[in-house]
Amino acid sequence: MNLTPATDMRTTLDPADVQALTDRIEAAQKGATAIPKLTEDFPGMTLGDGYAVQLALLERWLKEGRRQIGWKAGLTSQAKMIQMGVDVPTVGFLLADMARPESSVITTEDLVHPRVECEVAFVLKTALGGRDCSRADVLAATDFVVPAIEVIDSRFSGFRFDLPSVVADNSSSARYVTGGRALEPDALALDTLGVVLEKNGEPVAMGASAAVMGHPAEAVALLVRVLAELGHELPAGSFVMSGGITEAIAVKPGDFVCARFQDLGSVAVRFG
Ligand code: OOG
Ligand code: MG
Repeated sequence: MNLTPATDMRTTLDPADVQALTDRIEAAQKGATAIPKLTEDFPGMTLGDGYAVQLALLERWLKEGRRQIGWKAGLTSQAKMIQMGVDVPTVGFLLADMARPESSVITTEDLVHPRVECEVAFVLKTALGGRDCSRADVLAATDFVVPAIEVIDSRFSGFRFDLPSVVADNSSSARYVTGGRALEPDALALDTLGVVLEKNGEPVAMGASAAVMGHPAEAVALLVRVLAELGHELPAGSFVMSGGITEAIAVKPGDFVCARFQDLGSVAVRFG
């Protein structure tokens, strides 16, 4: 497992290829269609190239008037890395229109093959940035934490990808739901929070928040360091998801999912 910030942000694609790959990802996301991994056509793609596509997609959508609410870290637990066969954490952007209300029905028609994850989300009261951001910096900047379900949806066939491809696909971001209750970070033991993910009333995955890099704030610090490499930082008010604690669970229409977090309450959602 490689939990150090990915520093190889070298880019090899020319701007026209970045735009062509951004078109491809945008079409797959908007049309909910599965596409081959980008590395099939561009085998030399690097992590930096993946981020170049992701940031081009973000820029395009912000120009269209979509609003960014924050970022997410992904592949921050061993369960997720083993499930996906990728051993480097990634980041992705979160837009306000990807949020869905707790207890609502999330339609699957506009998704390829959704999966759910349980995550601890952070909301910042002060800005965070820099290549040396630490767990302590994250905790000092955190207003409150809330429990969240992330609905991920890889746009790659069979939900199989490699690092540059998944990064270009915005780290499989699709939807997210918050619920339960918000607590200040020092009001709970953030590293030993138990979580049980239930599908249709049955426990299907369980774990403890320490599975995320020993402490979820460590994953947020890593995200800040990766963003620093990309020339970004987190403004005050940012919403940040720290990564799935357990492996992700596939969902289909009719499924009811509830993530029960120790101390933070539960988040439930239905799929239609
Ligand atoms: C990549 C996104 C991972 C997480 O919480 O680990 C992620 C994927 O597994 O498709 O969001
Ligand atoms: Mg996630």
